Amino acid sequence: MSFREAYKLASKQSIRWFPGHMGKGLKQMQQKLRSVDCIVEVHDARVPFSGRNPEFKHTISGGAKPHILVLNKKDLTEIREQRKIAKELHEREGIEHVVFTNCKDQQCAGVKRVIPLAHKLVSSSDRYNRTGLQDASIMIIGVPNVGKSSLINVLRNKNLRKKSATQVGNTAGVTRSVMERIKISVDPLIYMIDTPGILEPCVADDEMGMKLALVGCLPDHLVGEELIADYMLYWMNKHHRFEYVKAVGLEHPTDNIAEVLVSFAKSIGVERKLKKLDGQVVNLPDVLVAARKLIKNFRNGDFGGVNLDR
Ligand SMILES: Nc1nc2c(ncn2[C@@H]2O[C@H](COP(=O)(O)OP(=O)(O)O)[C@@H](O)[C@H]2O)c(=O)[nH]1
Ligand SMILES: [Mg+2]
Repeated sequence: MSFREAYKLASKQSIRWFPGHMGKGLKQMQQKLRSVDCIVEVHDARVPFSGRNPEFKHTISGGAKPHILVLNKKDLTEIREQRKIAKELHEREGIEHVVFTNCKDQQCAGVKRVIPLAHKLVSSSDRYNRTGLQDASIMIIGVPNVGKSSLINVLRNKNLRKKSATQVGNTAGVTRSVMERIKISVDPLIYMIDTPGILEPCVADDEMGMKLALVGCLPDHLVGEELIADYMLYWMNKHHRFEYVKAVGLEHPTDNIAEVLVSFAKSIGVERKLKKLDGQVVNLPDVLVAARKLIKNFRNGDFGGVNLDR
């Protein structure tokens, strides 16, 4: 059985992707970034090399400001590739500090590393050498849906558990309303900017756009669920990952998305009514609902961990 070797969009499917240059969001954010001591950039570990803003990479690669790249959702990846990915990010893009996290796991070793690492980097940065470190503030940034809010929550919860209730009650509310920042560590004193900075994903080509769509960094409706499902099928087949076959009620792999969606719609029993010209109503498999469910299953890790940039 042979499968597609490359993914090409038909011209009629052409999608208006986010451009690869600096968006308005980043310009506004750069203002804010000046006042923080450490940038924690969160990205989806399933696309370690796709979607990050090249202008932003340039801004931080000067090394002026401590930067940590958190590759989140590691539970949805092929764990054994972590070391290789970190090495490649260092060599290709000069990123020194990569941490893999699973924000759904309170005990995640990566999550536990973030604050101590941020503190270490800030302590040894220029600012500390000049003025002496009183406190440090961290800003969490990244493209949509990569887990920025989840990271903030898991870091905050960890810290709240450690501190006494009065300490939290005394300061948290005030700090937040006045400074829009949250105390997440007392010793060392570290704040986090409350609202995470949202970047537009950068799409260099159609395939990168499809990868970002598949992991959910782009709005589904922008690309279309059936097309996203088709990209998933292409990727799974190309890498001989056939976990989807049984799940959609097929006997054998296929590269035909219509076949997959019809089979899946039948096996989960989703139909839509179609009124024919003669007035007769027929039930058809609802392939759109099936596509949505298929993507959801993939994103949930039901077909195994992936690195779409492999
Ligand atoms: N499997 C998994 N899901 C995660 C993880 N972190 C976040 N999510 C999920 O990813 C989705 C987006 O998370 P959210 O924190 O809202 O992302 P944000 O848009 O960057 O703030 C939510 O459904 C989260 O439950 C993770 O480490 N593993
Ligand atoms: Mg959020």
